[in-house]
Amino acid sequence: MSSQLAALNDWVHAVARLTQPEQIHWCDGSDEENTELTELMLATGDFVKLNEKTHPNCYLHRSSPSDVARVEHLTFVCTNREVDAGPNNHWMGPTEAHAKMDALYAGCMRGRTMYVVPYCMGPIESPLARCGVEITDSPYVVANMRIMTRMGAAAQARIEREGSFIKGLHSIGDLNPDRRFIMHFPEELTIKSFGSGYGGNALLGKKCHALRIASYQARSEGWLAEHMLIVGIETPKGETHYVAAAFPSACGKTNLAMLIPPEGYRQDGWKVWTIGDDICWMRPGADGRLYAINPESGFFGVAPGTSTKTNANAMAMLNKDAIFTNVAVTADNQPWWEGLSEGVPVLDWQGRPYDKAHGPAAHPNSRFTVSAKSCPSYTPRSEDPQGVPLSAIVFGGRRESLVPLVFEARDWTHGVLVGAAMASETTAAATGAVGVVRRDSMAMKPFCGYNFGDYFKHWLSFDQPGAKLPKIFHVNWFRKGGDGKFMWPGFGDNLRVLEWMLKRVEGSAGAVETPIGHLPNAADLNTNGLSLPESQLQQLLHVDRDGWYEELTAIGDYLAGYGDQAPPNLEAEQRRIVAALA
Ligand code: OXD
Ligand code: MN
Repeated sequence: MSSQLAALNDWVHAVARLTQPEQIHWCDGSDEENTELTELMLATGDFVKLNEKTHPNCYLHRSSPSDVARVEHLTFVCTNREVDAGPNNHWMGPTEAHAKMDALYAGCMRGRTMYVVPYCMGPIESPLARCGVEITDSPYVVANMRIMTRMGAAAQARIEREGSFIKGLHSIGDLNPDRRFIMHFPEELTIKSFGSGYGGNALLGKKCHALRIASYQARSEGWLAEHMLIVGIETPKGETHYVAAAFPSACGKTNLAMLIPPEGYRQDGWKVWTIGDDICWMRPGADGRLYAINPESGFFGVAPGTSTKTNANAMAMLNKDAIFTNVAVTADNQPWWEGLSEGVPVLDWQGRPYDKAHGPAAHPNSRFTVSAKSCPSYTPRSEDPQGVPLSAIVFGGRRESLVPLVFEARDWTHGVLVGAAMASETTAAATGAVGVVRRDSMAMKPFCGYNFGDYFKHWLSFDQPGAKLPKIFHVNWFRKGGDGKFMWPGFGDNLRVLEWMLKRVEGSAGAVETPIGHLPNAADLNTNGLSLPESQLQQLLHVDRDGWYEELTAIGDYLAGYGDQAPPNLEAEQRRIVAALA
């Protein structure tokens, strides 16, 4: 096979000349193709079949033990000018980066099949969707891309119609961490990834395309590519409000996107619909509202901690047609991870007999890959080519102290500052220390394809006459008390906080005005059926002025770090709040 599009054919052949594969396979996304690939991976050991009775059509992949997470220190944005990548990115000049990568690619696919994977990020017919082609030598990547994107013939047809696509070249190389790089060339709409088979490094449609390259494109085309879930909240009146929320990796985006309302809410008729759990592309519609699509078509979720208690919707979609990466298995070959209430692991994520002394049975960043359509809270609005209108945008992080359960920004500019100021404790989703608080503006620190200063300006630019922008909120589900325990029950009960937000959007809920934003009075939150002592709720809604003065001062220093790129309006907003707190 080949393509009618010369630009695509020429690129594929140039890559083949460089990488020297034994054969080239153009992926059409068909079931037959998937069956063939699955059989191949079962034969090579890339896939282990899981219990067919309990988990039909489910497979386990064990990655190389040194290749289990995103590698931010090896991820580069290669713009011509260093200032365009900004201090938020590692930068390398494009000439040097291409030379480095092409040397690694030379002959790297000898004896392997080179897969050409055309894909579309977003519903195939959506004007908001964008296409790309990933060339890879990993059948595991192909199998995941098939779930995570609209992959195959329909995407190729759109690419041929439009004549343009993002070029992504991936090889697992020899999986040597010393020969591992994830390079982005936003000015050339090109990605080059080598030496890793792990999700965010290797499924190029996800972080590399849908966030780093797309954020760069979005800036010049007037839209936003964000690290956000999208969820629909249906009220007892039958109205559905859509909310997008940015939290750093492994901070509960999947759980919030699939939230199950508390018992009382269910009885009253509240429903929750999942549009996406990781990425949101949004742009202003003709009516001035922001419309959002989920560019992905599946979930690549963190397994540990997922259980019928924390995310029953996720559990319900994981017992068929799923790929598991780096989880443990039970004696009867069912997938297992920490947090499940049933089952006993016998083999750990590396396939060794489970021994506590080796650490957790499942890798803390072990994952499941599953189609969005398998989720019980799936809604066909996910396929709406125009996207869904947003009522609210939520920012949040993992913060043990200081940051209250929820507050509302006073206006868009303040909201952009709240997003820019986001900070969170690091998690196992990236290699490096876990639990260190770091600034992670809009949860995009690892994913913005250009200078954060320019990015903040771009966010501010949406505040135009006639715009009907969503209200912006900040939440913190992770506040801990003196006993080290979480103070807020979280999970389904987060709907209580979302309800307050939606009432604020409608103008029907109360709040107190404070220098950091509007907070609910204890009485403004519905706590029926919740065993939360009043004093604990007061603490969750308390603004510690001295602590916030320090926090805002640190945010001022952080913005100053972007030098001439830091937007003066945002710095003025920071000064306004510092003055109010002083
Ligand atoms: C992810 C991540 O995989 O953010 O979504 O690491
Ligand atoms: Mn993510």
